[in-house]
Amino acid sequence: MNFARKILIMAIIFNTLALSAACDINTRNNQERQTSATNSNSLQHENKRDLILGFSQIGDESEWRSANTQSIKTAAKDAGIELIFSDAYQQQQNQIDAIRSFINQRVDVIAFSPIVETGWDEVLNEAKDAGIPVFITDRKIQTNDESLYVTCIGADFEEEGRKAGNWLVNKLKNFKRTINIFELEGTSGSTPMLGRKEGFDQVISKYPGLKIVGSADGEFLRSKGKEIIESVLKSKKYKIDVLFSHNDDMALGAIRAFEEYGIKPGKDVIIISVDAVREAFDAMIAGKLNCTVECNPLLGSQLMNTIIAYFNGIPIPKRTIIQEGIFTQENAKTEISGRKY
Ligand code: GYE
Repeated sequence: MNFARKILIMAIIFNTLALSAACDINTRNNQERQTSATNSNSLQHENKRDLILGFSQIGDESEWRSANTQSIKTAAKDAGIELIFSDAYQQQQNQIDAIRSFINQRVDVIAFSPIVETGWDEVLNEAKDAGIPVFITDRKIQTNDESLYVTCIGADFEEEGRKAGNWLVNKLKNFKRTINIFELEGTSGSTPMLGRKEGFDQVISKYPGLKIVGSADGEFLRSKGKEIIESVLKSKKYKIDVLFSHNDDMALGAIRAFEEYGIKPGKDVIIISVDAVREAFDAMIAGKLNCTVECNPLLGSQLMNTIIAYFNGIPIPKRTIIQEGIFTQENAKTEISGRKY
């Protein structure tokens, strides 16, 4: 055998050995991957304690939101669900990024409170492709594909707006002159903003003497509520007889602005808001806020129970509506001690 032939044979033997060693390693890796996948599957499904929930919260814009966040964190802990909590600081893109990161982390379930209604289909399709169920809470989304989420748990915001409108009509009784209403709106394009506006309009549009003279987006923020009312008062464009604020925080900011301009809130101007947080009760007792429509932020345990029911194969309704009341200066004192947020 000549030298060149010897080299060729040695090269063939070496390659064959190397190839079979590589095959061995691959088989081992595949087996390991399969075993760990089986382990994690059994971890996920044997016991509800092992559920991992990724929750994307809107931010911390109001007292309502703080109570909602607390409720979700406490309820997850009580249910033995591991919570990965993400704060979006009022940015939809941050919520989309958080949902993507939950998908990459392979959580068992995703829940979120959508800041606005539109723009979710793409990321929710990604969750669907990854086989991760999505639960919507508080606000709603607009989509043509209902299979993108399991259920939506929250309030009927239109009904809240109607309650505010009906309370006003009742309060004014047979008013003779035109009543100027200013509307402090919540985050533009969000379900509570759209619903509360629509519901309120449905009622007051039946009365030609009730006129919405102005409105502005206060983003549910106390600081914005104050700023907006300050600038209306400064401009002296019109007198405000009634303020309808889409949440208590903006109403509380507006109360400060009216007081700074020597206008008595609750007397010179009728103020109606939504949420019924503790500070709104203080303001009603002080005679500065006339009425607040309840919107319950304590949605945590209902969300966790629904998630657990889903993983136990129980059919879940597509929509769950929370029942709520209305509070006024007349009953604020007796009701405040029973308030949980
Ligand atoms: O009314 C407001 C909060 O989505 C119902 O968001 C919630 C609203 C609530 O910032 O205070």
